[in-house]
Amino acid sequence: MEKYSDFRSDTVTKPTPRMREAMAQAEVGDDVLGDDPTVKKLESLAASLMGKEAALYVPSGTMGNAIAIKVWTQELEEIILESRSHIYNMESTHLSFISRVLPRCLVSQRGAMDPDEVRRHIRQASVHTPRTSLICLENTHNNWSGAVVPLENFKALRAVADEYGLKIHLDGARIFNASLASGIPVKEYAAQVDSVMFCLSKGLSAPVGSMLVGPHDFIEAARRVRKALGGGMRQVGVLAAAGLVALTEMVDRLREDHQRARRLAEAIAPLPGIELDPNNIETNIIIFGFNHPQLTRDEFLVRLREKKVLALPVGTGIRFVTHKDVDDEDVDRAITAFKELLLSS
Ligand code: TLP
Repeated sequence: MEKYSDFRSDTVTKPTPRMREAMAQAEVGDDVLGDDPTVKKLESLAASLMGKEAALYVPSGTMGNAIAIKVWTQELEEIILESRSHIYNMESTHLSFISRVLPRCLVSQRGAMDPDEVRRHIRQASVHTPRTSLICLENTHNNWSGAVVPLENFKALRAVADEYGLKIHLDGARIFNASLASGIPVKEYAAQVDSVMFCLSKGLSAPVGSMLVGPHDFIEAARRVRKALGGGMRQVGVLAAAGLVALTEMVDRLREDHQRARRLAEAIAPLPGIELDPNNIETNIIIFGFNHPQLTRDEFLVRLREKKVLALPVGTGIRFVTHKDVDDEDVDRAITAFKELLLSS
């Protein structure tokens, strides 16, 4: 059977042969009892890469963000986040369902919230109002087409947070993509925030898992919340072993994904119906508007599928994501399919 060129997400990446070998050979123990040496190794590597005191291995990025917000906040509080953020839009209500805090969403410039606008929305507790306790950032910013949020913006928001005694959590699901695209080490972004969640299971290709990093006491509290959410896993070194390969061998390869995304964006941008500025494609995510005289967005996605090219609808647009398991031939196939469908309709 001919394979599909699957651009739906970098979450579709399969583990590498080196990961499968490492998984087979992993030394394991009961991680809930603190006995798994492979998990410990992964957690100490994650903490040191980000320049933080400690780390916790969690089953998913969503759980990592949910735990961080639960630990940093209390009921009767409000958190500030960006209006297109993954936490607000794509994580199935854990803000209200688990943390019971109020979200205050602010618009941004490609993911970078205006520090003055943030300052204006910070609230002190009163009989009428919640206290603002946390700011959440995202880098790269998924729904802003993988935009890299500038370090300068992090620094400005840190200054505001310090002025009012707020914490900052970073959804760094794709922080290594941000670092490679900007040339700024991940530690420098991490230094501006109190906690970071980053994913092993996206472009880095591990089958499962994300890391939460921060101060010792935060991670100790996070470990308790993880257990309460049912995320304590036993001989999970078999999965952590793949995470170690992800962090030690798979980071630099993300550059290829950025190059392919840019090539794809440049080739499709001039075609009829495509609303896209290829100069906005900084990393591995291409989100574009679709407005064609003969084809609806959904018809176009179906026709692409018939040509063995998969993409996802997002909002009223379409998302293509490049990753380890799409190569130059897949990109060529997608470009050919776009031309056949859009120039002939
Ligand atoms: N994003 C997924 C989907 O949920 C949309 C994807 O295909 O891009 N933060 C960011 C910025 C993310 O993009 C994602 C996953 C998460 C957190 C959640 O990670 P998981 O899927 O491990 O819970």
